[in-house]
Amino acid sequence: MARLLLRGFDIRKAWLDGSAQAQLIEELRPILRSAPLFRPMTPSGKEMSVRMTSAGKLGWVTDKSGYRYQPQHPKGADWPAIPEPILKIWRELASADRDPDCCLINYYGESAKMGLHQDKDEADFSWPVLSISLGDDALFRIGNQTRGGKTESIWLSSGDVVIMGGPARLTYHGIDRIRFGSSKLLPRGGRINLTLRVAS
Ligand code: MD6
Ligand code: FE
Repeated sequence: MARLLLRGFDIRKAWLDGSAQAQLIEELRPILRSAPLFRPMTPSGKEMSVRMTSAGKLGWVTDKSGYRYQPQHPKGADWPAIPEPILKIWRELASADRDPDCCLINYYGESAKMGLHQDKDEADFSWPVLSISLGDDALFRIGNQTRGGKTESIWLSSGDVVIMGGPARLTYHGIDRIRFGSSKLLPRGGRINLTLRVAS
């Protein structure tokens, strides 16, 4: 359970043990059945390589109309509720005062990645964003408050939790690649990243 601070990102290595990770995967199964993963399209018309869905009052979507939070899955159903064991992690590490509106669920297959970005579609940046890594290792890159400049990278493993808040809240970050097959948590490999956000 080592704790690392990297450019203001609070990184809790191995915050979740193997059984807690397996429990989260079980909690996610019914969510993925009722709100199936989809491949989002950026406003510029590029398909993202990650597949995505959400739980909570609001989910994050992107299409030709832009990036936004909305109360329904693109196919029309309300998003399922955020499971209690996930809320518990938020209450312990992010805030006991307000629960997140959104649990964004990203699935990385073998060649998926996520370019450097800021999380800035939320209404109030005083709330942190909390991320939970499950499955294969991923190379996480952290940049600066503005685009460009030197970056630093760290491998995130299954069970790691990252809190991006305070001065780091609008820092650029992304995933360069995953090490496909490095974890046995997901029977078919790949990585799931959960990000919890207060959106509205
Ligand atoms: C990922 N994570 O780990 C991508 N965003 O797959 C993020 O984009 C992220 O780790 C906000 C806060 C923490 C994160
Ligand atoms: Fe992000």
